[in-house]
Amino acid sequence: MAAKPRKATKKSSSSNPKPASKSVESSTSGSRPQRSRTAKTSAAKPAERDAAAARDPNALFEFGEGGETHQTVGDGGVRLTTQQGIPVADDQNTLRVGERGPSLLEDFHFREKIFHFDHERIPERVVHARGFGVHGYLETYESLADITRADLFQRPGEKTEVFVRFSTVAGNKGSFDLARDVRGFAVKFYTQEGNWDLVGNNIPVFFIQEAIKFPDVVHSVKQQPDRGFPQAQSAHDNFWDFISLMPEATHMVMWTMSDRAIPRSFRFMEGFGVHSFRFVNEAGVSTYVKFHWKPKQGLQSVVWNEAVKINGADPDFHRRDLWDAIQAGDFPEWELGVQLFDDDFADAFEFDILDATKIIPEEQVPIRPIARLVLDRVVDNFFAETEQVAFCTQNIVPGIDFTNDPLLQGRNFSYLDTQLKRLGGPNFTHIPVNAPKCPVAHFQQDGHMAMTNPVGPVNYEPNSWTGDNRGPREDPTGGFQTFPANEAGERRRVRSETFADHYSQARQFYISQTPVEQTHIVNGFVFELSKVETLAIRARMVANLRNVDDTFARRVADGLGLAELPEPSDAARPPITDLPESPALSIIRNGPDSFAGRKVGALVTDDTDATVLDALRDALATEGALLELIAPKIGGVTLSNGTHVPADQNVDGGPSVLYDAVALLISADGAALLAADAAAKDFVTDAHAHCKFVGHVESAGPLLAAAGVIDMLDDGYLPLDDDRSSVSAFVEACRQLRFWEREPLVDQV
Ligand code: HDE
Repeated sequence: MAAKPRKATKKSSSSNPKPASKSVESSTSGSRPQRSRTAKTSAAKPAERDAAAARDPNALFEFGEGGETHQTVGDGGVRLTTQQGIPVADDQNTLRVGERGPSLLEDFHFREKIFHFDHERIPERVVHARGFGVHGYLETYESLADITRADLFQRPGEKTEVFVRFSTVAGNKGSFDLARDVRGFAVKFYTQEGNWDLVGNNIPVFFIQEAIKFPDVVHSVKQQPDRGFPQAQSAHDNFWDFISLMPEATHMVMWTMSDRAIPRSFRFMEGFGVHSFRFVNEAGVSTYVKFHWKPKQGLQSVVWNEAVKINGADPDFHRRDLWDAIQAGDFPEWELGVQLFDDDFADAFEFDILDATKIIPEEQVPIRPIARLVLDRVVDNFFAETEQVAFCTQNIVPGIDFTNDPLLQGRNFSYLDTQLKRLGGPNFTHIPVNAPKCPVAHFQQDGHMAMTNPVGPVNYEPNSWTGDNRGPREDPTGGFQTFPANEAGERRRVRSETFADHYSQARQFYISQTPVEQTHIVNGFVFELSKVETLAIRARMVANLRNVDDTFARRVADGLGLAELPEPSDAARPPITDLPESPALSIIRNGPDSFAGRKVGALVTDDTDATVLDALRDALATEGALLELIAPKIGGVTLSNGTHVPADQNVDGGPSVLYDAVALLISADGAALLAADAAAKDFVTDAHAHCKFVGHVESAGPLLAAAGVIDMLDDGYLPLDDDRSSVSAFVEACRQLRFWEREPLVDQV
């Protein structure tokens, strides 16, 4: 049945039933177009309107003839305009013929608005699409003039502005934060001698040795091309097919299967420049350098089962964490450290310092702290800054130089090329987040979106003009000088023999972990390879792992239920089996011994003991940690002393995976209620399974029973009562972050 034409019956509620077409006519006669509206507050002054709005949120709105909502500028407000600055009278309706007639092409406001919207997206990064950027500064500890002429390292106390973008690698822009993945740790330093981009990761090695393999490794990890999934995961056939055929990737996958790939937060992870670079001093002397970021907050990761659940509970877990910390004034800090070495060391080292699948253990070349990084400002606009920032590895400054690492050499082409595509033209350095904060003077001009064209009549050099007209000139002494490394050899497509060891450092990584971390690595491989459908790929990977450590490979094989243990694969070079442990490679061995910056989730109900809650709040504040209250309803609860406190989350919205430790402060009635609630029971069982410290008041017993843990209370469970020392004992225990002794009991398969 054909729909009946709609009559504009709503008009009858209007204070002025004049048809819209009349308004248009009247505007052509010079008077202002009058919209007929059910004006609620049109004549009110801002203060009166605010007061009215507080009483009735609709008070700031007016309804148009069709019942649509209009908000008008009023006194002193900001007037809505088009991109061309033309004031807009009506942003709710397109220009049309009559009330129900066709739209008019003449409506420039509509066309401009939709045109702009249609072009809002720029290509997302092929890798590292999901990222989060913030501002901060680097403060140099001491002058490094003896080893580098880089301007930012000349003066103690010198502060250099930075922009840092953290990211995951494999997922699309809208993917979740807790993917098992490498994290990007890209830093743009706005130095007085130009921008230096240190585009690093939270893992010190890379999958491949050669830049030409980058498209292959990225294709293999991304969604399969036929089906467009899986999203943000390496647990699929293509990835492990490729990796198992690329033994050079073994070291890196030991890291990505470890807890390094599921950090608790960007704030609790290390960063690495990965490649060997050069520092060059005023005299032109070069020293090799590897860059390291050490979080002052200490290292911390989550466990895999937790990561999976965090992704559902809060896909923005990492970005929210950083945003919240900075907004709360708890600015995260890292120490920038350098490993410095010379050609003699490079020649004597077991591996090639140009091979990005190798580290130099810090026990072998200690890390010298040279500066601190403080991240203290969130972006004003995500797109303008985080999306548009353009990191380029080839952005280096006088005093820093490249080495021949083939991966780095390839990156130096890729990043500039990628920015041209992403940002649509050669002028992306004009975008504020990319623009240097030092003088810039050159003769490059024009192109898409040029914002800062040269002034004056001259746009070339050499020229014979004088004074201001002559433009910038070369600076042979102060300008960037490439280190004059002596290069010779045949032109060949070849991989150096010195890159042929693929397993020794993978083994060193494994033996440097605590038993808990070793188990996590085994579990990581078992999880991922269990998602691989092709048996031959699983077996090929295990065959490679047998060259790392046989007991380890057998554990993986056992976890996969492999019917037959494959023979070790042929290693291009026999692995060195006596490299010493490097304790610096373990997360647990490098924990913070502090709970600062971490968060307790406390389950509260009506009649929660106010004394215990106060004590917990105080103890956490003293520790520099946070407390969130999770209640049956977001409106909050009334405590034992009659005080009403609002909740931060309701029980469904605040699962324990979002917290570093939990406290069960529920009353007897509350426990009876929550013992029958699935989400509340999960809160406890998950905290137990993830080896969290649990503080609990006696009345929480029924919930512990309902969650099935009452007979498994170990030393990770700490009783809380109104004696403040019980609360202090709980917070003190939390400094260990997790009660790992529980893990073997909850991880039986
Ligand atoms: Fe990248 N990488 N990469 N990469 N990479 C990009 O540049 C590339 C590599 C890293 O937050 C892209 O702007 C090649 C190693 C980070 O914006 C692209 C090779 C390391 C970021 C690119 C590598 C990194 C990128 C994609 C092999 C650690 C994000 C978008 C030779 C040291 C930066 C973009 C940000 C981004 C190419 C290997 C880190 C395509 C060809 C090794 C942190 O240009």
